[in-house]
Amino acid sequence: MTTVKRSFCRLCAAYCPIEVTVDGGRAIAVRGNKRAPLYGGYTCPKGRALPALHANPRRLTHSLKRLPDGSRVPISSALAMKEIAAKLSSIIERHGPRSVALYIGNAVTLYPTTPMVAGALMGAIGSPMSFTAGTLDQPGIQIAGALHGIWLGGRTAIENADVALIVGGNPLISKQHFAQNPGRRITDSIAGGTKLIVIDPRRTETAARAHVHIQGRPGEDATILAGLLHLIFAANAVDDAFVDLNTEGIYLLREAVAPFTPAYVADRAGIDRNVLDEAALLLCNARTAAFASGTGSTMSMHGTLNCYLQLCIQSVRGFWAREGERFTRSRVTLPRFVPKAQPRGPFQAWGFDPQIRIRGLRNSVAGLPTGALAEEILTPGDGQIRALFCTGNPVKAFPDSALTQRALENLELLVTPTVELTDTAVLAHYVIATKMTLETPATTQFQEAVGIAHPGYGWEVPYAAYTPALLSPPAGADVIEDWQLFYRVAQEMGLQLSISAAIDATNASASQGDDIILDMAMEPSSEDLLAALLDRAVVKLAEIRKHPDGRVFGEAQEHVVPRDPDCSDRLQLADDTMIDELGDIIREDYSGLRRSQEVIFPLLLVPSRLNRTFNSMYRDVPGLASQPANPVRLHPSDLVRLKIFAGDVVEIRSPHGAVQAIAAEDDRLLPGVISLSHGFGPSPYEHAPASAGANVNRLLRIDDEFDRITGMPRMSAVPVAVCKVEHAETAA
Ligand SMILES: Nc1nc2c(c(=O)[nH]1)N[C@H]1C(S)=C(S)[C@@H](COP(=O)(O)OP(=O)(O)OC[C@H]3O[C@@H](n4cnc5c(=O)[nH]c(N)nc54)[C@H](O)[C@@H]3O)O[C@H]1N2
Ligand SMILES: Nc1nc2c(c(=O)[nH]1)N[C@H]1C(S)=C(S)[C@@H](COP(=O)(O)OP(=O)(O)OC[C@H]3O[C@@H](n4cnc5c(=O)[nH]c(N)nc54)[C@H](O)[C@@H]3O)O[C@H]1N2
Ligand code: SF4
Ligand SMILES: [Mo]
Repeated sequence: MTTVKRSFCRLCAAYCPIEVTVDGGRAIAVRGNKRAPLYGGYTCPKGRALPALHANPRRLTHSLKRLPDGSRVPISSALAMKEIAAKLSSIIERHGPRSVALYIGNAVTLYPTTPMVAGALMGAIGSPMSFTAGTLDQPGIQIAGALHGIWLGGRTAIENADVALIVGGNPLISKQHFAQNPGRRITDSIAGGTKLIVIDPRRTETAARAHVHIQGRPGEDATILAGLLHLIFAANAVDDAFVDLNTEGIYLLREAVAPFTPAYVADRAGIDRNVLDEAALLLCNARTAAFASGTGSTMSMHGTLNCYLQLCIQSVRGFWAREGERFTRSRVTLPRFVPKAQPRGPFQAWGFDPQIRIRGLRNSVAGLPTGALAEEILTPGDGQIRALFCTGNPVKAFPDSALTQRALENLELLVTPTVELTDTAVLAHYVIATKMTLETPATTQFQEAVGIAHPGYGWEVPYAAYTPALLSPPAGADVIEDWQLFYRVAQEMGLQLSISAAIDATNASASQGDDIILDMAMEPSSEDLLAALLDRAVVKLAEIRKHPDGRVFGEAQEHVVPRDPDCSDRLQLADDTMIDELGDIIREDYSGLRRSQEVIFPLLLVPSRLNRTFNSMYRDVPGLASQPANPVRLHPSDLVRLKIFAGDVVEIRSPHGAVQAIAAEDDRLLPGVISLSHGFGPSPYEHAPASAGANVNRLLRIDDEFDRITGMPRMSAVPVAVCKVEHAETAA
């Protein structure tokens, strides 16, 4: 019998409401749910491929154990839990709790309960070594927030903004920022009068809609943003009333951006001065603005400074939501938060325990430096990591794939819950076969929590949704939910779990308050767990469940209340480290550096996301209209100069390594810039440009150029050379 069931897609953070046609217990079609609010029935090709993903014949239906000879045999999940618990206990006994680490990758988007229960296991073991993908993503956002301070009244939604500024992000493809349905929101906002400014070396799908596209050289965002501040000061466009009451450091900031004259910025960033003037004029004339920062601006070094300068522009221009305005982060599934028209001053950004043993890197508000995880595994001595629970795909996701692979091979115990045999799973001692999204219930809570610290996630209205499990796993499969791995291992080890850290970790102000103590004798159901997590929510799970289309809970909408009369906090416009970094940039002999670099590595490599794929996930699912390989995109003028034709196999060489890819023409790029998406490629030692694509992380190092706090290595604006491969025998 065919039925249509409502759910939401969790393949990316947009969480689009969907209708799933189910026939004989199998999903056969997915379409956008037009009755759901906000999204207008939007889905992308990935969401519509959910039936193919669930029917993938290569899906894991049983957990696997790796034998000493490298072969894999099926193992029951119950026995796997016992063996993992025993090995873990032995490792902790010999090396202490710090030898056990957790890496949380993008499976958190799919299974929001995972980080909560995994974090609880780490807490019970007593290990502080929890890493996330966040410090290889946009750690600058949180750190800049701590250095600058936070406006407790929040931001303006794009629909109500005179100007929207997007730095190094492409929401039309990534659906990060201005989700839900960013394409429609951006179009509607522009129709309503919002002027869009995009800073991106590529005329992306988003930039193509911009009023002003600053197509600057990658890696020069700080230069451009400092140049915009310079012009705002020159135009006397400071919001004096806001600045006097709420900030400090304006004179130092003004001094620090003084050398970033339009002429200097235009030359250094390779842009037309008029374009910079036009963008500054829009910012100077705007009363309200919505800012968004993507991965492009945090991957090309100076990531924290880029985010900090964006905050400074917003504060100098008074672009924050004022008293009486609609609060764009009203809680639904979290405890109530009352937004106030006042700042929270700067707070400690880094230097928390645990100490990292590698390259002086630090634990920060953005979390432990994941760029140091491989070295924490490979470096002998006290504190060496011996066991890793891994919910992502480091072999594809971490810069320096070969080093990452070596590190994972060095572990005594690698456990990964997954649905496919990834490059990381191939190395795991235990691969735990898990349920897929349509087989598990979920709420929107985790995205709401993440959206507090990171404006690219979550909703700007009090929206929430719940989905039940729609499908049963395939007959005969032995699959568990991701969170059950962590719960059951704890049970086998006789540990008591209590959940607190996971939500707190995203932002102190999202704190759940009291810990949730899990019953370790009687395993809770996933539904019990979701309900417990919403125990102190503004709207309880029972109410959210009544709305299968999801709902905007208007009753939860907050408005910004007046400032406390005794509020003395101020936003910091001139943090020492940030001002010093601006000075370092000005002192750089950028033309000299470029001249010497251009001899051997004349092109700059930048990352980008593709609409049909999500990072390294689901690469070869039959029937999924997927993109098997990732072409390297070059500007037509570079193709001509290098005597390369679209379709040729080319070698991309960096100071660190070489990969092969298929060349494609892209006239949207700035000449001299090439673009290659990550998450593709064969094993770290092979080439298969046409079938598996190119693994860009073979071109990157973690210990050459990196952020001194977060360890975020240079992942964009990477100097490379490209040449045609004449005899591409290895091209598959
Ligand atoms: N060079 C370069 N490197 C990058 C980036 C870049 O732009 N350039 N981007 C960085 C960024 S922003 C991020 S967030 C990280 C991402 O880093 P990761 O999160 O480590 O990588 P993903 O490819 O997203 O891995 C997701 C994993 O989820 C698994 N998975 C898929 N479906 C399911 C499921 O239903 N259940 C379970 N349990 N698992 C599932 C997949 O098999 C895969 O192993 O990569 C970073 N690395
Ligand atoms: N379809 C799809 N959606 C995804 C993902 C996916 O793989 N596929 N991944 C998800 C993940 S993990 C994340 S973190 C988000 C990321 O979301 P976004 O940050 O929006 O990611 P991208 O679409 O890659 O956009 C990055 C942009 O930065 C530009 N850029 C590169 N270097 C620079 C620079 O130095 N300065 C400036 N100003 N721009 C630069 C690139 O040209 C590109 O257009 O997307 C998420 N959504
Ligand atoms: S944008 Fe695509 S992948 Fe993301 S939630 Fe929506 S349908 Fe799923
Ligand atoms: Mo990411």
